[in-house]
Amino acid sequence: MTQTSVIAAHTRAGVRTLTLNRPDRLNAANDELLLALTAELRAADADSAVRVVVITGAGRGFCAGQDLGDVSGRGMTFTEHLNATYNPLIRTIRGLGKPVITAVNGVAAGAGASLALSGDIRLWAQSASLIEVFSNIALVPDSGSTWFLPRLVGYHRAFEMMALADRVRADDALRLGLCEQVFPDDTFEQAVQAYAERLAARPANALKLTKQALNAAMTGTLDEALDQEAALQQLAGDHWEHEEGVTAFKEKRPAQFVRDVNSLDQ
Ligand code: LHQ
Repeated sequence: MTQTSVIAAHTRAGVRTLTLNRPDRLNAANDELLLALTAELRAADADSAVRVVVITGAGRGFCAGQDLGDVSGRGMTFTEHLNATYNPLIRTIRGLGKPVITAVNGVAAGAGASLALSGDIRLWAQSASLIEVFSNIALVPDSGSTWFLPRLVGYHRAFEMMALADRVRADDALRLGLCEQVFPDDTFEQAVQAYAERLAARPANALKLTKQALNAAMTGTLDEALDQEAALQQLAGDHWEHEEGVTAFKEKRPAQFVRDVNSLDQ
């Protein structure tokens, strides 16, 4: 377990869990938290013992967005602040070569909602909720919300959520596609760990390339996606994981994609 004042972190069974740790502020983000989280994510990407990253929150909140009582970013313009803190964080999550699970344990508001949406897999506790709260303080959605949300719910519902700042609860979030699974509050942590371990047993190289292909396809044409798939399939097909998958199929046994927890790159 490592611990900065704002992020608690531990690795178990190939799963690196990063916990936003400002519970008395519902894990509202200050610059220290944003920079520390980004640094932890980059370190996890470089650590071959880590196969999956989980981002969650301590206490009853996931992340209440920008800490409105912390003016540390205010020596900068809003644009400079976003470019120095939130945007590198979201880009790091989307570019990470490993699956990122956002484990939304409680309220996710403002940039915290964007963070909740930015994971490759979004797991929610039953009492979690999401609020595109920006318009309450007369700001525009940032940290990727304008990109993520309309792709999930369509333009009109996204605009309604952003304009009215209504709270979306877990059952509606599941129905709308804002999360993949909802788990009971009292077993949330264990359920997230079990889900993450299941993901960690999948072929890491293939998932890395799949994430790359899907990310590119989200903004490209079908022609570009077909070209990209053909190129990435070569990388996947040349990797030992592919041979293991095919051999396991022929031998009628489960594939073993974790060779050595300390080395993903062999
Ligand atoms: C907070 C916060 C918070 C500080 C709860 N800050 N203390 C990017 C770049 C540059 C500038 C601006 O913005 C951005 C992006 C953004 O994220 S803008 C959006 C900023 N976030 C908000 O406006 C959310 C403000 N919070 C709320 O609306 C509510 O707290 C929510 C709906 C999240 C939760 O409501 P409740 O469950 O009723 O909790 P609460 O309001 O009682 O909050 C608990 C404590 O947490 C409380 O402190 P206290 O000392 O009274 O117990 C709050 O003041 C504190 N807190 N959010 N963002």
